[in-house]
Amino acid sequence: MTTSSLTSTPTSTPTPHAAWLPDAALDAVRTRSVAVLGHGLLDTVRAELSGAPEGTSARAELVVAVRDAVATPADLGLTTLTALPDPAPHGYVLVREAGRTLVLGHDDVAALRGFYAFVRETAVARLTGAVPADGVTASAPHQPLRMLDHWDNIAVHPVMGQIERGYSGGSIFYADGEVRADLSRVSEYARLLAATGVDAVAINNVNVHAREARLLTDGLPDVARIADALRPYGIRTYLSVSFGSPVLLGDLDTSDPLEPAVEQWWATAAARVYDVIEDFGGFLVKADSEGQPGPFAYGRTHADGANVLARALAPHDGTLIWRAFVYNHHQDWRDRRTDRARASFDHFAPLDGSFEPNVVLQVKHGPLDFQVREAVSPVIAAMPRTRVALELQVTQEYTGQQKHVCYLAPWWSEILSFPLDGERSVAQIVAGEGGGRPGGISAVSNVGSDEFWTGHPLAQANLYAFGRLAWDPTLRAQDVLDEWIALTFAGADDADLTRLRAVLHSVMDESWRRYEGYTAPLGVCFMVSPTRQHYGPDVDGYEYSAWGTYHFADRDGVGVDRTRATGTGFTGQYPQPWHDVYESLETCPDELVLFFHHVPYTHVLHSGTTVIQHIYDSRSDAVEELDGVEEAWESVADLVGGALPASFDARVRERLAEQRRSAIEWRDQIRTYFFRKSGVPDASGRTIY
Ligand code: BDP
Repeated sequence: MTTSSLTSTPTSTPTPHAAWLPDAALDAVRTRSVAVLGHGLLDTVRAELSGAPEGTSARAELVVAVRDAVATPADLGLTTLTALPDPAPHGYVLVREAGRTLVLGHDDVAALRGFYAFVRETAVARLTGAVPADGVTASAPHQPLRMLDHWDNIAVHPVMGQIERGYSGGSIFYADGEVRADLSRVSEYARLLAATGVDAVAINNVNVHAREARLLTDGLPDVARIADALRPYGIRTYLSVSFGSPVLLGDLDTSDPLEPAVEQWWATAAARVYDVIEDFGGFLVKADSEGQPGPFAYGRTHADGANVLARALAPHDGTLIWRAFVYNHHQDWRDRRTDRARASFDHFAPLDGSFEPNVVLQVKHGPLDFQVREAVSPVIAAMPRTRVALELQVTQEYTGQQKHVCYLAPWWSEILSFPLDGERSVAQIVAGEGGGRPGGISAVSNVGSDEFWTGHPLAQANLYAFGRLAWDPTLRAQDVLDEWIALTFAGADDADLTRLRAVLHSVMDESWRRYEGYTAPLGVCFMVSPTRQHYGPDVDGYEYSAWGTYHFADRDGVGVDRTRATGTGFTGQYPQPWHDVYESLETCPDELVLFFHHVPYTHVLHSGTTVIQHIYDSRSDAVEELDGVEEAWESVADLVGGALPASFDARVRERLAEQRRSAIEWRDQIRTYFFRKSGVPDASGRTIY
């Protein structure tokens, strides 16, 4: 998909859907008497509560305050506490006592987040009936950085459209080759993000083209306007910059990071940014990857490259986010020993300890590229002296492009809780717990100017879930979905809400596994269409190309041998126990068997079925499940126009129909392909064409 109607810039921006902050969710809170104590972002809380009856701090039913603004429990009329609790840095506490709630933030940003937590808990209590008990609950972000990256271009790219891998209309930041004059949509977006816990946004594509590169220089007043729109919601602005900027912007004839003139160039550029945006977050860089300039051109390492930018940002407390997505995209497909999965580790692990303290290395969750199922990247555990951030993809490039329902929170939960170094989870490692350095979590956003923000209205839940899991990775995916439902449909009456809850869970809870089922199970990866920009099946689409993503299917078997014993040696990059677990076919989990091993079609999985039968069954079973999905959605048709807005329903139906069409295409092509390759009939007797 390139420049279809879904990626083109609409001429006018429709009124956006309220997503998870509809009036009804706020009104449930505004009926209480309120007192707001403090300055800064407490003004945002005041705006949210406008219309609510004012109370005194000692009597109001809801008090939102910065910790420093109140001294004793008595100031707040609390009788059960002898001292006020101290929220953790960036965190808040909620104190409930006799029908009153006090939201106490460590600072103004945290108080705002605590306020949205109260809105959420109020909505969830109504959905589940679980009313929070009196007492104190504390919350603080698990991750120091909770960031969304926008792959938005200012100038519409001839192949990628305005948003690279964007499936939700045009950019909310840019239109007609400029930063939008009206940034109200950006403010609304920031408000939605504030309610999830996201605290940083990079506003332009990591593939920095000429027009976007100039945001760093003559575009700064416009960047400052965007920062102004994000700031009231506690969100800091980052820019993607080109490593080649000193040359690209016409000032120098080299971007060699060890050249003093280049060091000076970056120092001046950073200082100019902070002159206009005091709380600017920093730079995000994709270097030496897929055609982007980088330090290799000068014979320098990625540490040399990152550090020169990091030193420019350091005096201003800025952060340099450097991506580890580096590989050779001109690989020789005939050489089975080259392995794109190895590349990031090979480049970066030896550099551990050589990055400046304000560098965060952003590592994709898998060693390949945001596939529906991959092993977790070993780079995440390989660099204890480096701040590492996990990178996820909320935009559904490889998971149905927001035409398919694919609730990604279950997948992210698996990744976040995976004990990569044998002890600590991925979430703990990137948070810097247990000896490492604090990094964070970032993701590519799925938002655009579409009236539902995300193309598929149900894809809003992915954006919501990303922010919530970045704040608290231990949340259960189903509970996060409950939160999203409770807030999004806060206007529904109790009976309708209960029905919607049941239907949305049946449509969404298993949607990622279902999508995996009809596309690329067993860790086989890719098999997507290059010509349709990764939408739909093309089993050999990348098989004989330079991009390094192969499945090696032949008449006898399928999968990539990444073992040390006989393959590319990639398993050797894992710490124990994973090295042994993945190296051996005996212990390699079924869902990753083709990621690590080349096996005969007759290989029997732990599940008891053969690989070829799994290839056949998974596709057919998943398509049959989609019948149930459509029926479930149909069962709430009587709510359309009431609890379910008609436009929301129409969009979901249109997408479900396309999902079904596409899933059948996947099923039929994959089943036929592997039948013709292997000659093994489908034991279930289902038709193969
Ligand atoms: C790939 C996308 C490409 C991005 C690249 C990246 O297909 O558009 O530029 O990732 O992460 O998945 O830089």
